[in-house]
Amino acid sequence: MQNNYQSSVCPHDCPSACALEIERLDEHTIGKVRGAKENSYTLGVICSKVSRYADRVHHPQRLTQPLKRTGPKGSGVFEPISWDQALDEVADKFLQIADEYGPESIWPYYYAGTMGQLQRDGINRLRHAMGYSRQKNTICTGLAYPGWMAGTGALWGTDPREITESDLIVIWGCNAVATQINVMTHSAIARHQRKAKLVVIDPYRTQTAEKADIHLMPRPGTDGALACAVMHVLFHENLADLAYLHKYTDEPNAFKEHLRDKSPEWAEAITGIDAAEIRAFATLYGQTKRSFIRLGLGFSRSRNGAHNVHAVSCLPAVTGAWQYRGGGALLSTSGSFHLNKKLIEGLDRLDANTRILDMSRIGPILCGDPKDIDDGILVKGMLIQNTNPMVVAPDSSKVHQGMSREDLFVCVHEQFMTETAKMADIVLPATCFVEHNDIYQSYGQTHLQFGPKIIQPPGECHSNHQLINALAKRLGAEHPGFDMTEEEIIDNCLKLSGYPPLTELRDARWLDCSLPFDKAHFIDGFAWPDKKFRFRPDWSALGLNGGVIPDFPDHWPVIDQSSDKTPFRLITPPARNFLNSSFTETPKSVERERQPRAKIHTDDARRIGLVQNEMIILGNKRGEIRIAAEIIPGIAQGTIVVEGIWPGSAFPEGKGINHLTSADTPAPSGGAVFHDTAVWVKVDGSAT
Ligand SMILES: Nc1nc2c(c(=O)[nH]1)N[C@H]1C(S)=C(S)[C@@H](COP(=O)(O)OP(=O)(O)OC[C@H]3O[C@@H](n4cnc5c(=O)[nH]c(N)nc54)[C@H](O)[C@@H]3O)O[C@H]1N2
Ligand SMILES: Nc1nc2c(c(=O)[nH]1)N[C@H]1C(S)=C(S)[C@@H](COP(=O)(O)OP(=O)(O)OC[C@H]3O[C@@H](n4cnc5c(=O)[nH]c(N)nc54)[C@H](O)[C@@H]3O)O[C@H]1N2
Ligand code: SF4
Ligand SMILES: [Mo]
Repeated sequence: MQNNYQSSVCPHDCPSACALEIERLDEHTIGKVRGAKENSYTLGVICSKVSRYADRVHHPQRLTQPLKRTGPKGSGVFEPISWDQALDEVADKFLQIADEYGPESIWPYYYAGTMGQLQRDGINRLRHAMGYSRQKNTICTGLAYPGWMAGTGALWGTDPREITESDLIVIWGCNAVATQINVMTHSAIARHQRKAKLVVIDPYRTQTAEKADIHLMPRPGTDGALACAVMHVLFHENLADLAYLHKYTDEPNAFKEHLRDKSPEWAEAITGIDAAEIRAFATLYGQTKRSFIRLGLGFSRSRNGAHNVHAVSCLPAVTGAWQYRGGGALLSTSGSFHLNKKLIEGLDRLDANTRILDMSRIGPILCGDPKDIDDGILVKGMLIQNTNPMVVAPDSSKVHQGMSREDLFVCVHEQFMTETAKMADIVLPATCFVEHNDIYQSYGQTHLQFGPKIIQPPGECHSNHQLINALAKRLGAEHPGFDMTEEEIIDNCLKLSGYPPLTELRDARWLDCSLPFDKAHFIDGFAWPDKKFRFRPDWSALGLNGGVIPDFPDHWPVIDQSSDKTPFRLITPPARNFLNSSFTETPKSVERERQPRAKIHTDDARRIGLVQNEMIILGNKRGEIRIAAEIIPGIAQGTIVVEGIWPGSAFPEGKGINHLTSADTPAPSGGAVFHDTAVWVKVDGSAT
């Protein structure tokens, strides 16, 4: 690496956690951002939005000073104040609220705007030290993780670098070109070197699907049926590995019997995929020993999502693909790491009696829904870091209604004036990743990495760690972590975890935490006491609502089915040039995404008399939004796709996509059902 470049890590909530090299132009300025070639996962390839990161760090609209609201909530009318004054106001208010309504009436609310372990999770140290409400982090992985754990018992799988040794790569419910570019890099190597085949399973022709040899387009929420039909073929065409099944799985005979009537024809009626296509895919999968399935989080975001993820995770247990290099499956690598977060999160101060609020239910919770607040303690104060719930949380109308409550005091710590920050009483300016120190693990690869402070922050931006510590002092919170610098707490966390100290990690740039082959591939057995993969999981043990889930994989028809009133099914996957709601402020990303668009099948459009680019209204009982139609042939009929979590201001009525999504709590243990929404489509008549 040239000496004007410094090693870093992409902080965004993206499974790739790319190893970066950042050009430092001077004490305040970064230049080019590129991927680290020496990193065996990143291989020098990063997405274009992050290669333009200087546009985000040095954006003229970065927040640079603390602000106090002087206009009505949401008006965006603020006046600058000093940090001291801002911290005093927040602390006084929190002390007063806790005094009057109890500490659980304060809800520190966060997610993964940065994936840095310190700057993301340090807010929990303040929470636990003060006895504030706890948070259940369901919004992203709430459905997928229990779905994967149900069968395997552990949150790991095949090392993604083994993709280069695969002969068949199946990307299931994941738009890797947009959301994890390195899966495409490694797949391209396998295709070039070994003529590996690529299969993509997605309800529309994503840029990933365009690159595939085979693209199967199920209707949203029907992956359980597709997986069952594939396994029906595997069992009945002698493509199942019986020796493996008997050694490694719980009930292979009963499962085979259960699948007897789940034929490709049965699945065709449910998924909309031709039975012959299902049979051809099943045969290819069954005949390829080194077959690798990359499960995305995308197809888990339905009311039956956990059940469907489990169904897909059964495939390599039927063929025994786990036994081979380049074979098996992966949902997440999170279980490869063993960071001890006691210091960062103040886990020694956690009181298990404090209540837990489900972050996906922020709308109903702030509106005081008794289902969520059975103790009657209304949320009266919030500190929000690393997330933009006004835009990204489901059931926006409820979120907006709750956030507008005059009796709710909100402090938002942000890099930009997001719609959430606009609702705050106090807004505090936050650093970007190149302006603070952190360590990063990953949910899509196996390196533990350090990202140092490279430049000075603009104006008066403070890091999350600085804010948490300063607020703790004013609130009288006590914990050793509140007296440590970023580097001290990171170093201590590494040592507590049995990892090398920070100085070593800094020099090495990253530490490969991959598991040995036998463990990653479950050759030593699956992570249950009897070491067997579970076709029949103990769903009740995976969440309070687990008992309602059918035991064997199936089509579980609890989704928001289309009806005469709401004949279309909406999915809302990520946009390539945004990262959740981030980058919706950088002009290049917006230029590339142009405007919110609703993709709809050519025949559906013809049927309802819709022409290209015409404005349509999508709606259901939660609300309506106006959006331009994009008519395409490559999409499952009856499906509407709206990519990206655009701010409300990008829509004609100021209402964004999550006005349509539901905050229902799916089984077994919650999550957000972003891709499970029945809608009506009305043709509006006006062109864009
Ligand atoms: N319709 C629909 N909605 C969705 C989804 C979907 O697919 N469809 N996806 C869902 C998923 S999977 C997720 S994970 C959520 C994510 O949604 P969010 O949690 O909102 O995700 P981000 O946009 O990544 O980050 C939020 C904010 O964190 C801020 N931030 C970044 N770094 C820092 C920092 O160091 N300090 C502070 N204080 N702030 C920082 C950024 O400026 C940004 O505004 O959205 C969910 N919402
Ligand atoms: N560019 C970009 N990258 C991102 C993000 C982003 O917003 N933009 N978000 C980041 C975050 S927070 C996350 S969690 C990850 C998520 O990344 P992934 O794991 O890839 O999941 P998603 O991108 O949510 O969804 C991927 C695909 O699932 C498809 N899908 C939806 N419903 C179904 C279904 O029922 N069945 C099947 N088979 N497919 C379905 C969608 O059409 C979409 O193409 O990406 C991260 N990376
Ligand atoms: S957003 Fe994802 S692909 Fe892009 S640089 Fe970051 S980790 Fe890599
Ligand atoms: Mo996510």
